[in-house]
Amino acid sequence: MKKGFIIYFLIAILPGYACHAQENLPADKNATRETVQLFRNLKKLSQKGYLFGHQDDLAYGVEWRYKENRSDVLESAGDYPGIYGWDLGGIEKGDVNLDGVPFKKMKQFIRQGYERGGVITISWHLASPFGAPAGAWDTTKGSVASVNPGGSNHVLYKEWLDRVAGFLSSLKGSKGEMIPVLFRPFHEHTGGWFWWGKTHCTPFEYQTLWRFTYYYLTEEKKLHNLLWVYNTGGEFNNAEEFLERYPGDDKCDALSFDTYQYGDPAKEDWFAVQTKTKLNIIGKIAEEKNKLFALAETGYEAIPYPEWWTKTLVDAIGENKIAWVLVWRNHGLMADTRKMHYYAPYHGQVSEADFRKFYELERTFFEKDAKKENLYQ
Ligand code: BMA
Repeated sequence: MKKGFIIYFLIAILPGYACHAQENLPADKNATRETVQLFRNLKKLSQKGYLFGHQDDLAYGVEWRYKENRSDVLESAGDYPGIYGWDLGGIEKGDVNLDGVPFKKMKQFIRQGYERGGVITISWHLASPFGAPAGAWDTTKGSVASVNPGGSNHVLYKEWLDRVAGFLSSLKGSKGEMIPVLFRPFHEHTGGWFWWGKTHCTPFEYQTLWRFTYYYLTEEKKLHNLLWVYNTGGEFNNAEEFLERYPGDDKCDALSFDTYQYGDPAKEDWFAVQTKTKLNIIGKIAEEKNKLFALAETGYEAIPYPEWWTKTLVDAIGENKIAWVLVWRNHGLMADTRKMHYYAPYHGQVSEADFRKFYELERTFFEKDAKKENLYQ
């Protein structure tokens, strides 16, 4: 208990103000060479354009699962994504993630994307610490306090982090180097749908959760291949609101938010207008703090508007110098709702032609363009 309290004091109450970002370095002063270079190169890249990303891209798509080298993005745009999103939800207890992707396969896919010159980002829809069946979507108040140092689930949480660390430390390139990861834990925290959301914990509790996680993975577990991505939902209207739960410049490398298209973009432009406005807010903060910034999750479910890519998404990003934009997963038909759930086109999908136009734009970087940038050197 005493040791727990001292750690708690050091990591949570005394914020560090080391400003590595000012020297163009990531928050972790022991970050590996490839990780430092990725941070710097993404900043350079963002002056010219942004990586296009897709969640679970190599694992499955609309009407296929686990087929060597397949990718809906490849089959529609003619190239793999420049950034690959994966999710560790489920690693707390098992070998398969919450959407059915075995971690063994995920590791191989991560390596394939990295070896081809792509970038990896990882989120974590982790279980409820109280074991509630809703998992990440359980909203029991006090969950965050319970996993923080001194809390009733703190030991359990450390066991989960050990499993996360086991996975992240096993990601290695062909020369044995650690594969850098843009790690985006406790995402969309300005909403109320996850147990770490705004309505279920105080800003201080959230910051403590982040700072402890950072401390445990970088210091105790010695993971130096992570760039830390702070991520909100769209529930902010100014810098102050965006930064309300920010854990500090010494614990973050990138600023981002998630937002999805609803309704009919041919008739209403709220998505493009609001996304651009919010990216403007984040972009200014990122510039001041010398951090990366991104549209970490977006998309239009089943993309019924054929010109969504060049008409809506391009407009939504505007002149903002984001480093990446990522669309969510191509599950296909959902068994429960009987609805199609996918965010990137597949071959034959109505927005395919427009997606190719999007691919051809100077500012969009898919995998071939990413490779030319030599992002790890
Ligand atoms: C949501 C949906 C869910 C999925 C979750 C985590 O947006 O795609 O089906 O389980 O993300 O990936």
